Amino acid sequence: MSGMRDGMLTVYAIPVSLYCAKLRIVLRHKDLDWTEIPPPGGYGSDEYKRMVPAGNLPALRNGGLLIADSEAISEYLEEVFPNPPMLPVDAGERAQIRARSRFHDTRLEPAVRRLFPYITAAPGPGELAPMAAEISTRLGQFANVIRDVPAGSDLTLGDCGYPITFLWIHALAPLLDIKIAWPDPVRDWSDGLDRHHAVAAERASYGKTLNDWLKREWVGY
Ligand SMILES: N[C@@H](CCC(=O)N[C@@H](CS)C(=O)NCC(=O)O)C(=O)O
Repeated sequence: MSGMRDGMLTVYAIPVSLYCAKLRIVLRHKDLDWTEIPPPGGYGSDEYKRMVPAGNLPALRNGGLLIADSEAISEYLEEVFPNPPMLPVDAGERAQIRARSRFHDTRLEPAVRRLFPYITAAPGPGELAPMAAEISTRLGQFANVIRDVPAGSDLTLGDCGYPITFLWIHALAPLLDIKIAWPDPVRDWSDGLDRHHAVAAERASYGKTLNDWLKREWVGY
């Protein structure tokens, strides 16, 4: 399939971006070479918005093609570099995997992202408890999403957002002093992901980036 490749894959990313890490798991699993560079003009710049109108990261350039959104990029990579496959053959099963990915992008991760402002500013009394409860609710729902998925299954496009968002939850819970309920099936499924080199490698390198970033940004209160 390399004939479908126009040029070097370039990823616009910043190190701490969660969706860039999600994309790197796909790139690593497909054993692709890529170059990672910061968005031209910087994160949120007009220069970058001339390329990607909303200014979101990651974006991928392949020759003359530019695609933004981790989901669209991952599906493109799956089509152009189909081995190893990260979507099943059956259309119904593919739809289930896509739904699993959307659950991450539209349900779990936005609930975690709501905590980000409190890394640099103290919350009001009791302000974080409903946010922590929402994350626990989403993790409980996710246990049902994966109820028929054996831990240690083949890695799919539907899985790649979770390991990094889980790292964020584990890092923020003690810092913000919030309690998160982790269903055992979610823990087991998450541990099973580490049998994939792409996940273990990204978790190791991103975990270090995240901890260094939190050391710099965390205001302490
Ligand atoms: N659904 C998008 C979300 C990407 C996203 O939110 N990226 C963050 C960085 S982790 C960002 O660019 N935020 C700024 C913005 O969206 O304007 C994707 O999957 O790529």
